[in-house]
Amino acid sequence: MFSSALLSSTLTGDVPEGFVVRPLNIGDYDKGFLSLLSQLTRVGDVTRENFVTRFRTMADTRPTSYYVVVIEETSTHQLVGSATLVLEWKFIHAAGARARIEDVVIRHDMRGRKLGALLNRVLVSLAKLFGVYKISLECKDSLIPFYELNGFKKDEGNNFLVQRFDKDITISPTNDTLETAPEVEQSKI
Ligand code: 16G
Repeated sequence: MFSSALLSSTLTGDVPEGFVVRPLNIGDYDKGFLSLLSQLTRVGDVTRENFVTRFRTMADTRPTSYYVVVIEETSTHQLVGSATLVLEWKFIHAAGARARIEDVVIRHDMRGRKLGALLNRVLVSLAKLFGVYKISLECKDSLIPFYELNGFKKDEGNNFLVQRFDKDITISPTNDTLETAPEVEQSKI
């Protein structure tokens, strides 16, 4: 998706033995990428063709704006972690860019090994390398302590607002199952 030269050992820092940190590539469709993402949220039906098309759309942005970084377990050749850095190009801040961290997920059985912190470190370092003026993310309340430990803080005075256009779906705390949110009573709107 982007040059692996960007992920030098200086940038990644120490990577635990048995794992590699690298850019997502097209072959990752067969290395559990979508199943990994399904531990974050609903993935839906994404065929190989859909995957390749979306991959190319991201990889062909100029300047490159999508950096999907994955962790592969070398013994199984399966992906155990993924996170995306997105650059947003601006007129403000001297025609600068901001960065967003998106879709961070570590496979259930690999949690607790500081792989999430590793991905966070890599993405923040990449963002600094690109000279963004800020980096931000949205996360569940339960993950705020994790991100605070990893350099983020609440942006006091600013809020994250949303309108959702997918179905009334909420992700259960275990992330694996879906449940339909109760219908909002129209009379209360
Ligand atoms: C979390 C993710 C966000 C992802 C969303 C999916 C991080 C830091 N945040 O907020 O990137 O897109 O979950 O949930 O990884 P959704 O399907 O409800 O939008």
